[in-house]
Amino acid sequence: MSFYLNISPEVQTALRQKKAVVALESTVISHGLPYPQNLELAQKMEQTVRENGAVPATIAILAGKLCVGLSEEQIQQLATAQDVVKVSRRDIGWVLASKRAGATTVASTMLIAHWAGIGVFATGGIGGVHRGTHWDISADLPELAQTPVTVVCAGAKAILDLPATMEWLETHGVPVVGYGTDELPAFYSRSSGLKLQIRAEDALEVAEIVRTQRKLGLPAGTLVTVPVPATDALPVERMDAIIEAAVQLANAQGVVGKDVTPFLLSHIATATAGESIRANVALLLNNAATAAKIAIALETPQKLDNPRNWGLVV
Ligand code: PSU
Ligand code: MN
Repeated sequence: MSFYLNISPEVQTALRQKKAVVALESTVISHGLPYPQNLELAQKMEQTVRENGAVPATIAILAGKLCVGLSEEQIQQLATAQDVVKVSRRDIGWVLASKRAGATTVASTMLIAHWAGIGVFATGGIGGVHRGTHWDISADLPELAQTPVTVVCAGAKAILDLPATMEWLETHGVPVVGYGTDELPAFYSRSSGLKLQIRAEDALEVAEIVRTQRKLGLPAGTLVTVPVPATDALPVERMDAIIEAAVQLANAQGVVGKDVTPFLLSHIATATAGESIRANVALLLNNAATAAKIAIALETPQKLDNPRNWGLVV
């Protein structure tokens, strides 16, 4: 696969020098947010990772290569071109072969990050089990079960069936860590009412969990869930009604497969007059900063010697 990998000089140097690197996805740029917020977001994500002391590596598939670390022009292309394919795990082969432009989801970004030797990845919300249609399960979930990358997110997207998503992750051995919270965050909202078993207070505690998972040789990634900043959170009851209406509309219009998520996100944006986009951007930047701290904690091991029974909410 090294034939297909195209790692930017900056990211290569950082990896060689064992500096902290944070992978970033590109589906949120091409299919998750409208232009020009998507372009601005992509640039701000990279800037936020840098401000927090790590090197950003935005990932996409371009001209037959798995690109890790993109140029300004490449990010611009992903933000504006109409023909960018949404690439999940199953699409990596054919998009490389056909030399199409591809924006990577959580699943494919995790896999390519792992191939490139990057262990930490910041995103908005992962895919999961869809509401009503329980057979629609995002490839993000099996990827978390088999690829040992730490994914920092604001919970699963609120458009999903969160209890079913949590059950799936439990069955397949994926630890879900609450970052300063006992509850699974619900993307646009800070809480979902779903209790988490694992809580970490800071980046050092997350790093200790991840390091232990790695030492054991466990195949799964670690899902770190960070609540959206309070100032940008949207009330859960209001969002629930809007999401339910969008899901009904998607079903009525026969939207299926990989089009479901972009369809719902754009309807929610319209229904909230853009407020959902503001929350989405705020949580993405917050996650980028948190991921940078975790990447740094992983590269500079420090012993945790506090007596607190950390990591366990019993
Ligand atoms: N979260 C967002 N916007 C997005 C996504 C997540 O706020 O666009 C993307 C991610 O790339 C995620 C994908 O991996 O949606 C999941 O799509 P699906 O359910 O089709 O697997
Ligand atoms: Mn799906």
